[in-house]
Amino acid sequence: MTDALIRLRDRLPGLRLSTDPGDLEHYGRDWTRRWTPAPLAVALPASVDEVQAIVRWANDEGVAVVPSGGRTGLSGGAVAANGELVLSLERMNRVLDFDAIDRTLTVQAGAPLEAVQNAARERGLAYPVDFAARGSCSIGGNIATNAGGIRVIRYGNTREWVAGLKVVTGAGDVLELNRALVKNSSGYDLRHLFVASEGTLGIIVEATLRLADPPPPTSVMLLAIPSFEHLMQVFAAFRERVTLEAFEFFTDRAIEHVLAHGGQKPFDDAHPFYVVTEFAVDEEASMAAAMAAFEHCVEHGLVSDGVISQSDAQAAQLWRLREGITESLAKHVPYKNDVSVRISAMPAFLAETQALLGEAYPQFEVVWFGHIGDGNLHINVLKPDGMANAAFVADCEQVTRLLSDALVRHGGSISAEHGIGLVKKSYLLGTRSAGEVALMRGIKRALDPNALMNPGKVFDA
Ligand code: FAD
Ligand code: 2HG
Ligand code: ZN
Repeated sequence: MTDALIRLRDRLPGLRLSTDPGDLEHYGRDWTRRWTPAPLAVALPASVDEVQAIVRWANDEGVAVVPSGGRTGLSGGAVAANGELVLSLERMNRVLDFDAIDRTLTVQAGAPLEAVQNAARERGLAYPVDFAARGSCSIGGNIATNAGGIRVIRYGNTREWVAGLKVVTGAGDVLELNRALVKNSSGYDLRHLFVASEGTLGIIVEATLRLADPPPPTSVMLLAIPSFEHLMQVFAAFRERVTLEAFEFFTDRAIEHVLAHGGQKPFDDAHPFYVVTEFAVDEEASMAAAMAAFEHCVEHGLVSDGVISQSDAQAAQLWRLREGITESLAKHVPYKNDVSVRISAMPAFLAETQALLGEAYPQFEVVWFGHIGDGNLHINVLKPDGMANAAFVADCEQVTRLLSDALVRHGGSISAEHGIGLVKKSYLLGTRSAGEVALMRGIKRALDPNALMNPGKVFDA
């Protein structure tokens, strides 16, 4: 243990602190597998006071801190590869308060997303942000990345649901931001600075979340689509007629990878593209409208087959085809793109990107999927067996540069929902202007004067 760590022990004798090599390895990485974990130590505080004392110690000692949630991040934001202290919120995972009148739930930042969803449901309401990592990702991590997921089309990103935050800034001050007020025009809304801050401004220790009405009864449809160009027309046909809760697409390759881990083929024939869509069926008219959308698409050759869920179990089976993709690809160490454009720009962007990547990646398998109804594409390039990761990443980075140029032309973003972290840092200036990045640096200096909060992530200070 270093002298600095001994002094931390002296300040906080009750703090759970580990330098065990297994812990350093485990807590020093996220879902990206590109960096070798090398943190100084892992601290697992149990209270806001302990978090504050750790941050003050870090400032006194000049030790960098990596805030850490469930480490399901896909952009390297929670990676600690340079002797940082990992500050894990894992033990701060309790529901603290529910207010039925405000319809808010206050939780510690380490609470897993699924626990928050369950707590809301038990109180007759809903926390509507949702995605496949729900069991392991934390609310603090969701806020720090402004996580999206499969229901953004209906409910928006995490940002929409953050009513108030308690944070420990990089300078070690505890701030209550917005105090869950619905209306508050009293100056800058500092709460929103922490949304998508990726741990670079301080530590989110508690969040007060807005809750929604329970979701309406829904049905799930799986559609087979013959061609990429039809996707957005199918989307328009459904959006015009039903209240969409989700509209997600994936390719035949994606489905093959998911089915390799079990499950049944949804159709006898293979199709190049699929959409899984969920929509409200709270009145008789809505099911008729969904069927009308389907028939319209079939008549116009936009959809070649379809199946509608007849039970919750069947709905879950259809969803598994979409939600199982990331896990099913993990063993191929994919290089991931997570890009977005405005929905109106999607048809032109899709056409250009498909042509671009078809030409740029003849040697690699590319799997496309994503939240097409939000203008968000996930493009996973699979590493061939036996190829060195560094060489593979270098090849993919060249293509990402071209993709980034296409995003500039179409006014898009290099990170729709996963964050910039380490993975997308060198492309930030394609999405944000130099003026914006300069302001972000200034904001960081104000909240983290010694540049100790997750240094090297998002941009270099
Ligand atoms: P971590 O990975 O631990 O951290 C992420 C970032 O937040 C880091 O920069 C970290 O420093 C910072 N951070 C964490 N906690 C705090 C805190 N308390 N205070 C300050 N900073 C903090 N993401 C989506 O948006 N949509 C999806 O559909 C989606 N699907 C996924 C599916 C799978 C199978 C997997 C593995 C990941 C998926 N993700 C998705 C990515 C990931 O789950 C999200 O980015 C999630 O929000 C990360 O939460 P986490 O707690 O794991 O954060
Ligand atoms: C999803 O939408 C996640 O499933 C993960 O955002 C995307 O694995 C990916 O690239
Ligand atoms: Zn996603």
